[in-house]
Amino acid sequence: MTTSNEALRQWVTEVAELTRPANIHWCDGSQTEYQSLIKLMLETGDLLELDSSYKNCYLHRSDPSDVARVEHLTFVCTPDEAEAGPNNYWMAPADAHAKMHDLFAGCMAGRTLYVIPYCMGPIDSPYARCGVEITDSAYVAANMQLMTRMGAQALQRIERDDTFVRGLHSIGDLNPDRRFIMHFPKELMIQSFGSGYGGNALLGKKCHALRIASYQARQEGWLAEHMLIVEIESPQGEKHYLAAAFPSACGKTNLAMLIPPESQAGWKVRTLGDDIAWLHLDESGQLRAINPEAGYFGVVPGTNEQTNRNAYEMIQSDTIFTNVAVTANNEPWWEDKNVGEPAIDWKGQPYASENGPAAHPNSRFTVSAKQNRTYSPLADDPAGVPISAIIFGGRRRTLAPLVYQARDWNHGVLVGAGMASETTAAATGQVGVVRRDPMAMKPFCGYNFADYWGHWLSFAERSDNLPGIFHVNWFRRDADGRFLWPGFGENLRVLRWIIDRCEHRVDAVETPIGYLPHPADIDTRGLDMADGDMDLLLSVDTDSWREEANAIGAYLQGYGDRLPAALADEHKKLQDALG
Ligand code: GTP
Ligand code: SPV
Ligand code: MN
Repeated sequence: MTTSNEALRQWVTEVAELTRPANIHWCDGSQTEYQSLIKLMLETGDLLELDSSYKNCYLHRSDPSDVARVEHLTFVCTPDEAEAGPNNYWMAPADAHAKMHDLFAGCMAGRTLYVIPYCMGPIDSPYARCGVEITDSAYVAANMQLMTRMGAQALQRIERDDTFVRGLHSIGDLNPDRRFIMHFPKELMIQSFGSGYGGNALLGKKCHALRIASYQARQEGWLAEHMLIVEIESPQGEKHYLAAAFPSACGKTNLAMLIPPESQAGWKVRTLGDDIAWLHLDESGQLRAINPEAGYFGVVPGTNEQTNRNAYEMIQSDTIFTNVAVTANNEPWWEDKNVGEPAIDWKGQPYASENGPAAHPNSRFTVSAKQNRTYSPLADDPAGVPISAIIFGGRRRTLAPLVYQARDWNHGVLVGAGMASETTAAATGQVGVVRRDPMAMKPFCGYNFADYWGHWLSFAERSDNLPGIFHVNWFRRDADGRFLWPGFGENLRVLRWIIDRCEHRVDAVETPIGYLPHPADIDTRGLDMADGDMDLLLSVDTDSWREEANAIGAYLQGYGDRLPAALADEHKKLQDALG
């Protein structure tokens, strides 16, 4: 197979001349192809078969030094350093190209070069964008098949549109000193070397659909965001679509697949997306969202029948597990699975508790979205879904209340820009330290955050019908470290308040940080909560918030003159309100 697209044909030839593969395989996205990739990886040992109770499920053990995103090795290469901003690591394009050229030279000797055409978004959607990933990893090819609309149809669209993002990837020798993930937004190009892991290697996801797409989105007037998209239907049949941005491993997959608890009879929840949303204003000024992905690369630990039954059931078949443990009878095992015992840990060693968790805390499942029984057919709608509310959130053991609403769009942009969250195992580095993560995009914004906030603010000039903006925190704890809020399915109770606010059905308490619920307006019937927990969850401690506002101010000042005046104004208003 090859292509009628001259630019693509030439690029593949050039890459093959540089990397010297033994074979070239053009992926068509068929089941036969998927099966042969699996068979090959079983032979090479890249995949291990799991017990037959997990039909067509496989385990991949990555190199132990290659288990998460590597933010310090991820670069945005714009000609002007200021364009990448203090939020990104930057390298001059010429230097980055030279470095990568040396790394890629001859790196595919003896290997197969896979050409993977993919489409991010419904294949017929005007909002969708295509890319081609070239990789020497069969694991990447199989994952891209599950996660994106990959193969012949995508190639047809590329041939029709004559434009695509070029992603070049090699696992190299997995030496962390020779690992770089480079983005060239002006050239619509990604080059990734030395990692086989998730966000570093599946280039359609974070590299294309967030970093490159956010850069394009600013030029073209839309938004590429680290957001889930979920449909909530009331017992009366009223439907709302919510988009929520939480940092990595902070609850997007769980909220997107929420199962209404028994107390919320008649409510229905359907998943549109669990990680990325592309948002456009339509002719009427309505913000609409598509999910560019077609599958999930989700956090495994913590997934069980109680927390996320939908995910738990969907990963019983046709799933690739990465870095989980296995039981004595070769079933996959992870912390808080609540079934079985680990026998072999994620590194392939006999399990011993003194060696740490059996499954890596950032172990992941890859599965097609079609396996989610609550997947909404609207995820394939070319026009996307109308968004009623945007929800920001973080993992904060103190300070941030359960929920609050921004006064208006510009205030909401400040709420997003001021986000902070405890770090998780999704990226290498220390876990559990609070860091600023504006809009959950710190690792993913392909340009200067100051310009990004300016772009967000510009939406208020283009529509008078924008969604409400909210902030939630499911992770607040008491003095003993216990979560104050039950979370998971019970989060629907908070979403109901958010929807009521969007529909102007309920009033709220005005505080210096925004609108909070009257405690009676959050339905807590049947919850096992101690007296006073709700008051604590809905409290705004002025002294602590004054400190937080100062920290946000200091952070925003780091963006210097580029910081939009309207955002500085919003921050000033917050400080004045706190006194
Ligand atoms: P990425 O895929 O990394 O972008 O993450 P994500 O935001 O989709 O995170 P995910 O939903 O997979 O959640 C990660 C962790 O948060 C898991 O350990 C969950 O069990 C936990 N979690 C999710 N929702 C809640 C909640 O409502 N309450 C509490 N306490 N924990 C939660
Ligand atoms: C994240 O880290 O936010 C993820 C997982 O969704 S990865 O694709 O590896 O970046
Ligand atoms: Mn993510």
